[in-house]
Amino acid sequence: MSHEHKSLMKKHLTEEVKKKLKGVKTPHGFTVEDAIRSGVANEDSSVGVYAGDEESYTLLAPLFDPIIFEYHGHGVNDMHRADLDAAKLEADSLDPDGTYVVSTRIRVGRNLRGYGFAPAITREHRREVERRVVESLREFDGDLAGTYYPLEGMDEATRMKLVADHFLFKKGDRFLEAGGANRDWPEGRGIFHSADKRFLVWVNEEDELRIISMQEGANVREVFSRLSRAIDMLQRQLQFAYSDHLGYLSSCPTNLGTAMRASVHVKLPKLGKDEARLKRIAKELKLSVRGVDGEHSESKGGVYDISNKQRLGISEAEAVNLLIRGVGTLIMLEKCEA
Ligand code: ADP
Ligand code: ILO
Repeated sequence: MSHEHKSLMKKHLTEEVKKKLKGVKTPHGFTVEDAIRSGVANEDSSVGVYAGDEESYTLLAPLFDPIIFEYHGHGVNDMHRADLDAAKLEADSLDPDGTYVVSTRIRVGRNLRGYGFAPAITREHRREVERRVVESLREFDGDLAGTYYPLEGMDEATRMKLVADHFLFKKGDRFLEAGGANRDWPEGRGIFHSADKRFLVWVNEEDELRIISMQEGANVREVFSRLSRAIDMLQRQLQFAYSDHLGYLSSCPTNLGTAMRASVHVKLPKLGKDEARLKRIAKELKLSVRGVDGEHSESKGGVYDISNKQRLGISEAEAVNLLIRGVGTLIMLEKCEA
């Protein structure tokens, strides 16, 4: 299948940028050729670049800056500020009647300072990151206490069930594959989760950590508070890659800043009859629409994954408040549909 090349990479990789970045190598040996690998291999990429380490965002800035500006509207002099205070949320619930929202999930991506990111990390460092993260998680107690399950050696039925139940990442994402992020799979990857699976950490997928809080229903304050507590605890033991300008640094530039995606699975069968319209409305509300099995999946039974689009230049609490307001509007529109 041939696609028209429309990625931000294609648009911003000008001859001048190529000239500026010729021969530039980050401390983890990452080059502009590595950064664009995924977008070159996948002509349907929307962004088409990945960062190989923290320094990619400064040393390869002539390519990353215009992409970041076009995606997030965040200029080179703009700053990012984190705020994970659950008291700042405007409501406890995303769906006070409890009839539309099936489940609520918030995740953030994190990478450890000093290591390459997924597209550039060495096999040895990947193992070291896994060891350090698992050691830190061992300290967690109460509702956050849990067990780490490495992907290596996990039986296929267990893995498939975790994916189907929305707890575990899928394997074989072709964008990550081409970007070099899936090397040595499944070594060094795994999932930690609490007994009730409301607190989870993915290790060494697209980012070194994906810290996740989720539960059935719409109690977003509870989900956010749990996440905030867990991040706080991890931060006491691990130093994350962060900059005042770009916030938490992620392998994909779409996740910079909060690196947070707060989402609901919400029943919108009537609005879903015209998906193009639903997406237009969501865009106005600064929200994204995905299918129920995550990115690049379809809706099932009129249930959609609705989440905050903006991640950078907005705080975590503000982004969740946008979701609270936006989901409220979508539910109201759904009620009004014939
Ligand atoms: P990410 O959220 O990490 O960017 P995906 O969009 O692929 O990546 O989602 C990862 C998994 O989380 C998928 O199985 C998806 O169905 C699940 N998920 C996302 N939001 C929710 C939610 N609100 N409730 C239940 N599962 C969810
Ligand atoms: N590299 C892919 C995916 C971009 C956004 N999705 C993420 C971060 N999982 C692309 O350019 O389309």
